[in-house]
Amino acid sequence: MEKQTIQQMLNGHACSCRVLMYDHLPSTNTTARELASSGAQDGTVIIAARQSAGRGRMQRSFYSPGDTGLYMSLIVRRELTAEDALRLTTMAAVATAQAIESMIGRSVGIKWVNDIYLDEKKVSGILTEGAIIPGTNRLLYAVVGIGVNITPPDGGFPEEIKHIAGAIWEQASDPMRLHDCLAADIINRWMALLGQNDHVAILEEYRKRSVVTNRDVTVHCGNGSVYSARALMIDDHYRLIVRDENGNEQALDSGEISIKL
Ligand code: BT5
Repeated sequence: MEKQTIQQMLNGHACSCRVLMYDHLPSTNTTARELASSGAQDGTVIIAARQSAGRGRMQRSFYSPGDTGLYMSLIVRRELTAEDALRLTTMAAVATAQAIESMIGRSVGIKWVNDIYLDEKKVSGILTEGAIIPGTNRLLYAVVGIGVNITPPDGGFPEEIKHIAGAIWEQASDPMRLHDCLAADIINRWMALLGQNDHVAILEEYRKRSVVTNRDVTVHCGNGSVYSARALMIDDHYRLIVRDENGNEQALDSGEISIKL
């Protein structure tokens, strides 16, 4: 993994990005938050070859072995409100999906809100975190963390996730070259989307890849309760609209859903 290579492959809005590379970090999101708290600029990108404590949402972990995946966090420091976090996750999902598709020449699906699927397996997850300016609804900064499984790890994925996790390539002779190209392409697309801020185009790209629309799902609420529903659509605020078994419609802006088979 080459800092130089990634930096040289950046173009357009991404030319202002600064890429920081590490062999090993507990979590690129944690390091990005620390750097952002001490003033790191918009467009700072943290990449690690492996993470020992990669994080998902709700205290879950993201398995991040060495040299087979991309683990990257982007610092955003712009005029944003707390509600914009969902939009950032959506944009990151679109940028990542487009970059994967361009690399492998196949379509991927997005499972609302932050997972990318290929052949029914999760190949990428996104974790957006932020800090609020005290007494306001404005974000001091946001950190968007993106993990992509490029190839399966040696010996395969661990038992507890092998039914869920997949990789974008079954095998590759030079996974680190793919790593650098994928990182640069995601950063380029992400910065372009952020710069254009074209909601209509982002939503169109997101909706056409949605694997949950018109599916029966289980909604897992933040308080631990679950209910069955039909996923209807992604609305203009990036929320998932579901209809529960009593016919009531809800607009979900966080939480987790699983698709019923
Ligand atoms: C996510 O959470 O999928 C967000 C993952 C974000 C990871 C990136 S890597 C760079 C940055 N630094 C970090 O520390 N994090 C970000 P969630 O939707 O909560 O999914 C977590 C669940 O995905 C776990 O409970 C497992 O079931 C599954 N999982 C764990 N590791 C996986 C992997 N490598 N590939 C596919 N699925 C995995």
